[in-house]
Amino acid sequence: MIKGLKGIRKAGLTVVLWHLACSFAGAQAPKLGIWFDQPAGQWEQTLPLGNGRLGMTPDGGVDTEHIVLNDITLWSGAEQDANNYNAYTYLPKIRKLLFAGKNVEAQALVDQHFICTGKGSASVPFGCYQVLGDLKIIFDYGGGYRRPVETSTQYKHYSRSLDLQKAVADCSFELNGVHYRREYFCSFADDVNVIRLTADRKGKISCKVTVSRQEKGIVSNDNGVLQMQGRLDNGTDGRGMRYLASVKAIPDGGEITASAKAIEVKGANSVLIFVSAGTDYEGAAFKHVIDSLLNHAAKVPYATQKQAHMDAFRKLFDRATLQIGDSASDKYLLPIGERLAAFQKDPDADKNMAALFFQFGRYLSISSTRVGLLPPNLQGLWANQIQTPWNGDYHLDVNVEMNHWPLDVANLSELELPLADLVERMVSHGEKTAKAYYNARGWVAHVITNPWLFTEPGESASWGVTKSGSGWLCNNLWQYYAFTTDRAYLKKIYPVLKGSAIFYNDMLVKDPATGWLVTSPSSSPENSFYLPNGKTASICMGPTIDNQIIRELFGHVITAAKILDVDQALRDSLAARLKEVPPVARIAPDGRIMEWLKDYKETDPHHRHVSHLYGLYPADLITPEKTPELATAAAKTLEARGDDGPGWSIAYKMLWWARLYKGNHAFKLLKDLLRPTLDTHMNYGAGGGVYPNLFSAGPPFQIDANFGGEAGIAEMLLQSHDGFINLLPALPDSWAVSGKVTGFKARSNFTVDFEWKKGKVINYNVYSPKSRPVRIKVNGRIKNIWSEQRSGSVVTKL
Ligand code: FUC
Repeated sequence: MIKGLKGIRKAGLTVVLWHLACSFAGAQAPKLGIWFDQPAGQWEQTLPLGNGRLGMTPDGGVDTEHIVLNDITLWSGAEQDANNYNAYTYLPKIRKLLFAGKNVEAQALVDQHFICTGKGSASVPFGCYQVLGDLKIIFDYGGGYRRPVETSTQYKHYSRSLDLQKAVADCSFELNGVHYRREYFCSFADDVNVIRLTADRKGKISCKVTVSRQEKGIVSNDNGVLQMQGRLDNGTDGRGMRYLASVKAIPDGGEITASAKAIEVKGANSVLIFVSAGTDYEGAAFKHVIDSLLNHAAKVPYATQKQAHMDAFRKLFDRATLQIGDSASDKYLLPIGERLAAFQKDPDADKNMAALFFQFGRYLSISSTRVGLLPPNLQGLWANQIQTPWNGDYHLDVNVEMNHWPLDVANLSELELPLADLVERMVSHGEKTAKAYYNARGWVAHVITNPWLFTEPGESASWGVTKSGSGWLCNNLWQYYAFTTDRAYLKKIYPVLKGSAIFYNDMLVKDPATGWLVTSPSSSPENSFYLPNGKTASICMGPTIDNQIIRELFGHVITAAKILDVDQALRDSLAARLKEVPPVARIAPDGRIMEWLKDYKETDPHHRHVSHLYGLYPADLITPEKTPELATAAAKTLEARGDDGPGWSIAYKMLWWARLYKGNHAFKLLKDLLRPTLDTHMNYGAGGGVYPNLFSAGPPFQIDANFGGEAGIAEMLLQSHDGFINLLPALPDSWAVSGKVTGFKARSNFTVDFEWKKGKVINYNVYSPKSRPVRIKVNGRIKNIWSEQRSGSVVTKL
């Protein structure tokens, strides 16, 4: 019995000690990270690594290490023009039908004439984000290349882990008396993937390395370097995106040979494996770049390389910290599967689970996007299939926006820029779409986009005509400015915001029944309703989300134009129009916020989208302080919809409850979001959760809930959208005991550190590049203070 532990019989502690003794004999459980005591049984148990461009998910297999490879730019499809240039001629007819309450007939016309041409999202040229390939390391432990089942029963002391503070994964075990260890990272410094195999006895590493792809991948050997290359389908002549993945192995000791299909190493002391990869999306000279990255990386000593990688990663990661509860009670020694299960049973016993999920989200952001490249898609940067669910695209009716919600508060603002860049590039496409469908100026995007800048409606009226896409994206673009106050950035994005506002301004029509200016035709994202005659429809006029987005966007354009001192006439006309659009929200007789212009009943009372609460989050049109009645109606809306849904929907509800200052309800949703699952079927209803590797499950894996959950945790601790910084606005009872935050950002470029005990803030510090007045709510009282001047609190551009 260990001294001092006599009498302690808690099951959790016993498990902890057992694992400590057995599995971490040779390695360290990361204090901030996850670890497993088994190889991954399915992809959702692998460890995600990425450097914003390249991704790897090693499964830690003993006989065969299978590493799925990714490149954030690898897409099939191509730019296309799927606009129906006649669509606008049907607009008067569609609108007339909607004025007459003939939504079903209007919807039929939309389905015929108001969708994109071609196959839409169902095929190329829209395209799909695809897996890059599979790297396999097949081991020979002395008896030749054996089948997994034979050695899998013989290894001992197995562990594999991901350290979020280092962005390094490892795997170690003992077999036949030899301790084997592997380390993996996607280098932020050298821009290649690195895998290192070691053993504690000389000459014990023998393996074959292969790289393959289910389709469109030809492997050859170029001077000992395995090269896999191919060209994806573009939907026209088949000559779509080109890619190359080069694999090089450098053994210490032993022998190395390479055939056209594999690199073979025999009797080495250690082996370094590099994967250098890219696509021609990144430039015509991509093959040359891949070669030089590989050649450079192969010359850098391993220790130097790993250190440079960690240093580069930590520049971003270390900016913010979060500790909830006493660090001594952290459950990091539990394998993640057990930790997740224990959290469901007793969430109060693992308060810092929230900090892990928060930091995991930050880790995923840093790993899945990079300034100058693409934003994280539906799966971030990690996909293990050719046909990724929903094409792994950018859904504009919540998903890609949610991917960016935590970035500013979590002190990673610059990672918003890839999205801003994509949106800027969408504008010229969206201008064509605005003309084709609405004969309007400005630009519009509907419900889906891709790196090919698709802006047309989707292929079905039921979901494809939502036109909040472009306006919702403008909210993300605005948030970066709201947090950083970077005027040069505002100047750059102003034409995007203005073009979006001009589109809505041009296409609004007067609803004869109410006299309000509304969008038509439109829909409340993916939802449908009953008409008075009992029939159902999705197509409508002026859904609440459109009205809120237009209110918010016009307001932002007016503010931006004032700051930049431009466009007085536009400011005046938008201000005048604002008087004619429907109010922020209207309350139905049942006390809920109306989702549509008319008080329709939704066909699914628990529908996953609650788009009419856009004004509560991400917008700040509804707040308990400014609009208490609407806040009460928002709470009623959420209660009626229920808590469950796909992961992203649960995360969104968490954010809304946090905005309503209901910390315990938000915490309950966090618990739901962390329900462990292995299910990968495509789900539209209840049942979201997390996989053992903490990837969020819709299911299937969808990264939006990782980011939405992260944003929700932050929103429970700090808010700054209502004219003041609010510390602990929605602190759940479970976290009241104590906690500490450093480096969170608040709007207007303030950085905030604070600590609490027994539900009360005990100290705080607000700093900014220059000392400025700031309003802050601390322990229920709003104060006016001056921020502390501190350099280094400005967003560092990469
Ligand atoms: C929206 C959601 C679905 C799914 C898809 C990728 O359409 O309604 O649940 O998340 O995006």
